[in-house]
Amino acid sequence: MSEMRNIVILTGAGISAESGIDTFRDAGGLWERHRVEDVATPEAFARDPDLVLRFYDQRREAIQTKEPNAAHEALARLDAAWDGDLLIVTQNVDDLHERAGASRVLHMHGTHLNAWCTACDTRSRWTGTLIDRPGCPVCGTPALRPDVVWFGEMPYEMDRIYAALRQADLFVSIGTSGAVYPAAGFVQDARSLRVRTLELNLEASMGSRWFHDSRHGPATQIVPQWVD
Ligand code: BJW
Repeated sequence: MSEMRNIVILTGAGISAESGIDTFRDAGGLWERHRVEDVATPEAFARDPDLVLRFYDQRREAIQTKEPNAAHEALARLDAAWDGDLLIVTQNVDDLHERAGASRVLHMHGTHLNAWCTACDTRSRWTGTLIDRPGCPVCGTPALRPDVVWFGEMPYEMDRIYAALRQADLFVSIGTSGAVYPAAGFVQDARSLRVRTLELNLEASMGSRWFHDSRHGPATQIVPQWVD
């Protein structure tokens, strides 16, 4: 990596799989047990808010019992040691990158640990449940929803992500299936910017053919190998 100065790292559910957090599209993943259109769209939330809030309350509670793994820890070491620009763009709503010690982290699909008040448009740290319709800590209105990005909603901080990609020498994608846009398109965006690209994933993903290099295996093995 000696000629590399600026790195953008995209992470997905696969990096947290070995911490015991379910992925979405693997066998046994969340989308086998729940229909996406029932739980991860604004229309689903409007139609059946209890179902959606219960789904997220359960996942929020589960995530808080999980710990970062060797892959999160390796990225945190890289973040601490790297002099150049580095941005960990995670699609994950868990906070395992931060709990491993990484600080340059951007949550493009939001975070479980925030509630978003649709009445006053503020975000508050929220570790409890939402199903009982608690009042917003800022305005008191019982209009809180999970601060996550559903299908059809705009992912967060896209301008910052594209700015980082334009400055990058290396784009690394870790533990993501490449099924969901715009994140799935970052590798092609990077290629068109002449950025070197590397995939680290359990197996070949939908986007594998776009990467210059790929390494396959469990994140807890291949991420520390790449970092150290
Ligand atoms: C391991 C491992 C181990 C396992 N080690 N690896 C048609 C074409 C193109 C685009 C669209 C289209 N129709 C609609 C769209 C847009 C849509 C989209 O992409 N749809 C696709 C299904 C086609 N996208 C959107 O709607 C996005 N917004 C948008 O585009 O806005 C534009 C807009 C413009 C104008 C107005 C308004 C909007 C928003 C997408 C939001 C995604 N939200 C979710 C839920 C977040 C909250 C929550 O957590 O519940 O985000 S869906 C879900 O998928 C979640 C994830 O972040 C995301 C990606 O999943 P990920 O991380 O890749 O997980 P998996 O399970 O798919 O893959 C895991 C991988 O890990 C696998 O490859 C395994 O092999 C690997 N793995 N174990 C290493 N141990």
